[in-house]
Amino acid sequence: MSSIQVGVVMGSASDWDTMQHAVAILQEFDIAHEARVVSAHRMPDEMFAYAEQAAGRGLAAIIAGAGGAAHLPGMLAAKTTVPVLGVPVASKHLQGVDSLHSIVQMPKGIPVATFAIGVAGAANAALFAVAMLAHGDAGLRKRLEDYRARQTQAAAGMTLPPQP
Ligand code: RP5
Repeated sequence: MSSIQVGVVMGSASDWDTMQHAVAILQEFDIAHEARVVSAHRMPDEMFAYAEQAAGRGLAAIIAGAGGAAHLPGMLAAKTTVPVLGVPVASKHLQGVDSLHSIVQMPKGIPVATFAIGVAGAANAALFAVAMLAHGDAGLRKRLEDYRARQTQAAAGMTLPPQP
């Protein structure tokens, strides 16, 4: 079994601008991870192999980002019971609404947890994976709570322009 806890996969290197924000969160929380291009339609055999080996390798979650006809998360989920967290990448012509609909509209029985389009979705998918791993890991849960507390402090310190 590998020591990798979370796999981050994407359909193309062009998804990296978005998906790097998932990796940054995993790095911040010291989560053992890997990042790879695993295209559903350009390398389907590798995609199936990745999904088939995920449980045996000990992965706790797969974060999968794709754009357009974004079938990567759903096809991975079809081949593994490891939770798949889908990130809709903004597409050139439809701005990621196509990606979102492709990922979120999984038929009953094969779930993909679907996040927001773009950077927020990538970061939140990683934070969700951290929350999953924090179950039974008090130290990680404390760090996640501290992360939230910093956001609370930042929001509380926000100021608005002078009102007339
Ligand atoms: C999808 O097609 C990828 O996830 C990417 O978002 C989109 C475009 O890929 P490229 O043509 O930029 O390689 O498979």
